[in-house]
Amino acid sequence: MKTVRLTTAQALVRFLAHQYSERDGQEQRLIPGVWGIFGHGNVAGIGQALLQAATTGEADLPYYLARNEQGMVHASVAYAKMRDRLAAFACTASTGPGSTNMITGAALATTNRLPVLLLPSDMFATRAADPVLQQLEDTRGGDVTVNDAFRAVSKYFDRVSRPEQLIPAALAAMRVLTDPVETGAVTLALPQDVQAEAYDWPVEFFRRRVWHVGRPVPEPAAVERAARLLRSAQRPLIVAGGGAVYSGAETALRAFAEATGIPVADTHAGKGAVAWDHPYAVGGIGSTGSYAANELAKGADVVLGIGTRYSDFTTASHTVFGNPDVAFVNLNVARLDAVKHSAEPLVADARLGIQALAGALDGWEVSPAYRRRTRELVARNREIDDEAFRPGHGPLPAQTEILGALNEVLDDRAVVINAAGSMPGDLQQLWRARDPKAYHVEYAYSCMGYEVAAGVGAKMADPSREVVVLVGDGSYLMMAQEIVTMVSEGLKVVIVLVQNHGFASIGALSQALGSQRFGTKYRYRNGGSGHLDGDVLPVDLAANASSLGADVLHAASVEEFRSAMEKAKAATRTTVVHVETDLYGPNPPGHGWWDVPVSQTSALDSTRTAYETYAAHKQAQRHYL
Ligand SMILES: Cc1ncc(C[n+]2csc(CCOP(=O)(O)OP(=O)(O)O)c2C)c(N)n1
Ligand SMILES: [Mg+2]
Repeated sequence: MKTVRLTTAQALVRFLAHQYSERDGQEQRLIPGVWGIFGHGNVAGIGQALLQAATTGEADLPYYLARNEQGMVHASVAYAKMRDRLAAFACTASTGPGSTNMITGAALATTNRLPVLLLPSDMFATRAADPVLQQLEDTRGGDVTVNDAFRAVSKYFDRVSRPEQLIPAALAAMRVLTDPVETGAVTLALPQDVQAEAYDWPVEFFRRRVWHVGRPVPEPAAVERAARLLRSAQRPLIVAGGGAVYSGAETALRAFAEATGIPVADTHAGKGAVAWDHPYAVGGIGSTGSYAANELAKGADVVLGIGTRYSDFTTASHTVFGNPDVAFVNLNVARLDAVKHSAEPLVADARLGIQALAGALDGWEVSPAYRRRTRELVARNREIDDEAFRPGHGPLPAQTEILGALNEVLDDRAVVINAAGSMPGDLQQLWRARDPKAYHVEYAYSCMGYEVAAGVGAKMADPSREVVVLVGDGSYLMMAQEIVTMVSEGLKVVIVLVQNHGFASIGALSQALGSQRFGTKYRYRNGGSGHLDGDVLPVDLAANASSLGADVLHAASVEEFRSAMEKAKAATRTTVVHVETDLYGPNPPGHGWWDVPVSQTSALDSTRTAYETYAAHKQAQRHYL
């Protein structure tokens, strides 16, 4: 057997540089590079291996330096999302805090079913120097390390305690990353001594490998069952989720909706699968859904879920489907999702599944009356959206006015990124996506801090698109430091920083639930009340962004915002557009409910009243059996 002597880290770098994914005949690098922040644990192991690869040219694996380990995982996940899960970065972190900083990112990746390869450094396998700096000494066992915390949030976890373990571990990691059902965070914990240890590796380990990402075909009998149920429907509704986008099912979905007349509602991950102004597009569904989609959901007798995991925001916590006899057909590559809500499951790739259903339903369509109803609801919906976009709601621009202006100034290929706060809800109703990559809202983990970091990954994934990060002041304060990464990598991203001095989202939620916006504003502590309801703080986030190296534009009105956006579009550097908006909205009218339990007993009138409303809503909640 021919072997080559390398350290474990050198072998891993060489292996990763030779992995490719393939779908529909198109190959691309599966692991296009490595993000990292060095410290003890990876500086000498992986760090040396990356330097050696770059110096000798023996492996092509570019290195990117992030400013926070959580940020680099977000950037990687955003990249994978843009690439329909066909490419994923690796992330190397130092021992202890550097590594555990990646756990939130890992949870986000796994929750969103997006691939990322995490390489946390681990304690000495030999235990020669225990306890090393940043080591958790655990009385329960010598093999427990902080990296065990990754197990709960990873789809695959392995600790490479001996060099030769890397071979099965690395192959398993690639299998999971490229499996659309299994994918998420994959973690290979690398003890720092093992990274530097030499071994004679079989050269075949480093051969070029192509991981075929399949399109599982539906079982004919399952197609028949699903088609039978759909044919029986009078008021069917499609819910398009992320799977529709990742499988590239937009064209098939559009044709299917046109042929059958079934209206298409979308989830956050599915928005853009059908263009917003397509005649059968009825907008976002669920807790923050649109009027048209939620009205149709109320009466729907058969719901065809395509690539959706039916999160509580999609089902409005199991209240949005109001028909007592509603039945489901779920087309999903994952059986986990296909069987949800006692559905007729259709386990398959979204695109192939839609095509199979189209064949089986050939000639069948909804009634002209139902087509008319869809048209009427969409027309009414348009009026509601236009009212939200209308300027002049108050002295400060409302967020909806900003979103209206943004809809107009951005072209169809622009990508808007958001994850947390009041914007995801507004966007789900109001964003006018025409392209499957135009709406990049991470709403599975809804992680504050995702936005700016994700801008880095999204721009790297497709530099030809304008990438626009929408970020609230709260989310910005959690993680803005990847602006420095944008600047150093020369990535032109536009960041719209929406300053409202606190949490518009959780503030409104708190108020609705009888908790009076308690603790949701960024204010001085008030000597009189003892609460955080004093004056606005002297915080200048625009100056902060400027200090990180971005160009900054100020907008005090919707008109100024429009012209700032035109300048930002023309810019060649990372540009922040800072706009003050009204913390109190107004936001678009709500058409759905979200189950957030209210205290059953309370000394506060506001809470007692909120509990009555909560209990009334609870009546509508049900399992779909
Ligand atoms: C990491 C993280 N912590 C806490 C939350 C809960 N949370 C959701 S939205 C929000 C406030 C967001 O504030 P901001 O970014 O200013 O947006 P706004 O609500 O003002 O639109 C909080 C605290 C979260 N989603 N993520
Ligand atoms: Mg805010």
